[in-house]
Amino acid sequence: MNRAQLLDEAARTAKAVPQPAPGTGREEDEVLAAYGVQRELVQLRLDRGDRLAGVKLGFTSEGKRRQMGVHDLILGQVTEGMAVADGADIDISGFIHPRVEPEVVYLLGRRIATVADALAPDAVVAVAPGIEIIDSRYENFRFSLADVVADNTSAAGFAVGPWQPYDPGAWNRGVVFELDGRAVHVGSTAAILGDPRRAVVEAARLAAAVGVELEPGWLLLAGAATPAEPLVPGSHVRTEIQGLGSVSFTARPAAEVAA
Ligand code: OOG
Ligand code: MG
Repeated sequence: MNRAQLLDEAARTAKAVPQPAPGTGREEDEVLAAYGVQRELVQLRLDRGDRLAGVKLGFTSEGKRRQMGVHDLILGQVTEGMAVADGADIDISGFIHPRVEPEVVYLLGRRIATVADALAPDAVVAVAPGIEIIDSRYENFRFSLADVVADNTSAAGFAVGPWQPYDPGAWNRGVVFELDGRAVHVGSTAAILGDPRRAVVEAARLAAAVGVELEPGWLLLAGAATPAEPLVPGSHVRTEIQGLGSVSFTARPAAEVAA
């Protein structure tokens, strides 16, 4: 099995694989090769009938970079099969060691192939609060930058709240991330690349590495503004973004999943 097939099987069987031995090449070459693995990995999902829903950025905030010990931005791809409905009650027994984090989600209004497209007034047409489920396919959630790029940036699920018209002036909004009704992290959308609008420019730049052009109607998950938290059976997870509303879901208790 090649690397993409191994990672795909890890996700399908909910069994982590060992982190690969460190590469010997230059990191930038390894990361570029890893985007090729990601492309193959996502293609395996598409071959089973799933469809691309958009892209996500990772490590756009200092909080996340520090938590995971990495230093650079990464891009992953999200599919319709990963979507979790707002307010849903979900079975998490198919994940390995899922974590959740608050996201800002943008709705793209045009095809974006270049940085100029990313800066066009209709690049982003709406914005919503989101929650991402990440589930590294590597043991102990440990990886290098190239490893996590190959693993489609740990992408496993996402929930999107109500859409609001995009207001480029309102980039500094409070983010409250709650578990079981308690605020566990409080942050600001300004923690995402300083200004989350830069996310669109960075996404356009990195998407070229996996050979995709961003499409109108696609989502862009701009990256968590705070560190991630473990998602356990019974957890109720909620993100509220000031002025944008909230999104939530519940992980079904283990007893109900077994029943
Ligand atoms: C990689 C995914 C990072 C974010 O929002 O920063 C990410 C990981 O932490 O496993 O999605
Ligand atoms: Mg994320």
